[in-house]
Amino acid sequence: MKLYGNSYSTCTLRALLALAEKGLEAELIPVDLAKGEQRLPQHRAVHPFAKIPVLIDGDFRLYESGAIIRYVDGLPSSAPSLIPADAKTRAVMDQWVSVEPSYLQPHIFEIRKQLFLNPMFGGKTDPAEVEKARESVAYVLDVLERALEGKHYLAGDTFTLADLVYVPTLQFLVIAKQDDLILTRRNVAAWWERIGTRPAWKRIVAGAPAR
Ligand SMILES: N[C@@H](CCC(=O)N[C@@H](CS)C(=O)NCC(=O)O)C(=O)O
Repeated sequence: MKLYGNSYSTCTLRALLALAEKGLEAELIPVDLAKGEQRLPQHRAVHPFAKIPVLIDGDFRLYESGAIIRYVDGLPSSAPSLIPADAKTRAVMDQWVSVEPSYLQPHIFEIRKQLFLNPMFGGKTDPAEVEKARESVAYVLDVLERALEGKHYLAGDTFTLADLVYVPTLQFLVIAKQDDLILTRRNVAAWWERIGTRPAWKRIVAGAPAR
């Protein structure tokens, strides 16, 4: 398998983490977003919306990280499924998988833009924008805090795709030294300790191949 993407892209990291959790691997074909490589005709040929990631499995091509992680979960593997069999639990998983890019990721991307991308490309950090984004992240984490009361994972007792999709974005808060947002919430902090220390993720963070 091949995965077009980049290890600094949270969407790519979701796919890499799903592969790692299942004990599978794909060759990472780097697409440099800073250079605009995602908009080149050769990339549009694999992703018509000029984004990453894209998974290639033989003659099968798939984009959208949400679809990729579900596909990867269904591949033959000795690892347990990350998708619950029960319809209601699976629907709850889907709800949380959808919450992450809809309500959390845009604000985390704003923090990234303000603290990293603006200074990197000659711009300035706007502290008011950082504060606004932090407040929005705090709101989402408060929702998660309540949802995690009495639970180990978002969809119940086991780690599922619902939890997996939060790992790369929450890691970014750690990198950006904004993890007070995580650590000041008891349930979120305990959940992050559980999901952020899984061997598959630790291997990715350490730069080891996703296996
Ligand atoms: N819904 C898509 C979002 C894909 C996406 O926005 N990818 C980002 C990287 S995380 C990207 O390619 N950005 C480049 C751009 O917008 O030009 C998915 O989950 O795969």
